[in-house]
Amino acid sequence: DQLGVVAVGFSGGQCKPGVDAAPSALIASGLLTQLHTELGYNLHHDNTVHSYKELMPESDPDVRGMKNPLAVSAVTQKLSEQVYTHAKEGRCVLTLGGDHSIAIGTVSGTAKAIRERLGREMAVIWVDAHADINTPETSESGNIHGMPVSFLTGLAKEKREDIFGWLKDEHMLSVKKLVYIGLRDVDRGEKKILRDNGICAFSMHDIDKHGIGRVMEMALGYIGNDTPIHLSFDVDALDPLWAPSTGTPVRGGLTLREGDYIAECVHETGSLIAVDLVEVNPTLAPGINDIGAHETVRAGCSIVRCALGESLL
Ligand code: DIR
Ligand code: MN
Ligand code: MN
Ligand code: MN
Repeated sequence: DQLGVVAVGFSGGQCKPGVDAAPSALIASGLLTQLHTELGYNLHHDNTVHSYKELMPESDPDVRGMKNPLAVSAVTQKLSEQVYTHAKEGRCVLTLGGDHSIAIGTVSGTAKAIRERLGREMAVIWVDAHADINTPETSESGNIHGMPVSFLTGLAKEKREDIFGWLKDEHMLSVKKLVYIGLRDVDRGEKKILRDNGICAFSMHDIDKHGIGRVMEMALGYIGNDTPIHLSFDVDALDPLWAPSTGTPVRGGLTLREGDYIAECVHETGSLIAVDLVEVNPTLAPGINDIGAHETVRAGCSIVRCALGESLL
């Protein structure tokens, strides 16, 4: 099978440096080699960790409270084209982030390619402790990694072409084709957005109540058979016991196996068109001998391999 790979060393969607070092750490741990030699993928990768330095504006003042709006917009616009180019060729696309703002690029890129190739609307499974659906107005932090879903669904809009105005209808995701798994730290404004729009969401409470097996049946049942699926996996969905090195850890999360199981179930559908792995930050909570960073990288690699079929017997 053909796999497009994009490595995105970008951290401008939030305030903590270090998440830009994740792609190199994931690749150095052998992830891409394994995907090729063990899972048999034919990789399409430019062997570059993109930092998009050439796109960085000289000055980037807040707009509607958003931090680094020009930088995040420019990077995600470029990334959208890179992901689109892979997906248009019928490749599954693996994007290694970077903070979760980069999903503005990945999801818009696959959404457009799937519309053009198949005349279909794809679905997104967003695995995260957070809903990342703040609008600039509801956000308390101004960090755009807490807003990607609102721009992708059109709940947030900005006319300026250089601040996400480049997102057109063909890039958009329907709120009806979005499913969350793992939520446990959702802002008040976000809860109202989820309620008002009837968005399908499975919190940690739902996982405790029904078990991950039943939750995945319900999540995939909601999406329906044969719908192309983009999996956007924030490593902070995992409990900090398994993934401590991330910018906004929240206790009470998924076990490593629950995370892997989600990825395996998505793989089993045969409808996976893209995977994002984001918010690994090897410089945070590294621990003695970097054990925390290593474990987080290891957990991230495991999620990706499961999504791409490692567990098949
Ligand atoms: C918070 C945190 N809801 C915000 N979001 C995070 O800044 O909007 N997303 N950490 O991953
Ligand atoms: Mn996130
Ligand atoms: Mn998160
Ligand atoms: Mn986060």
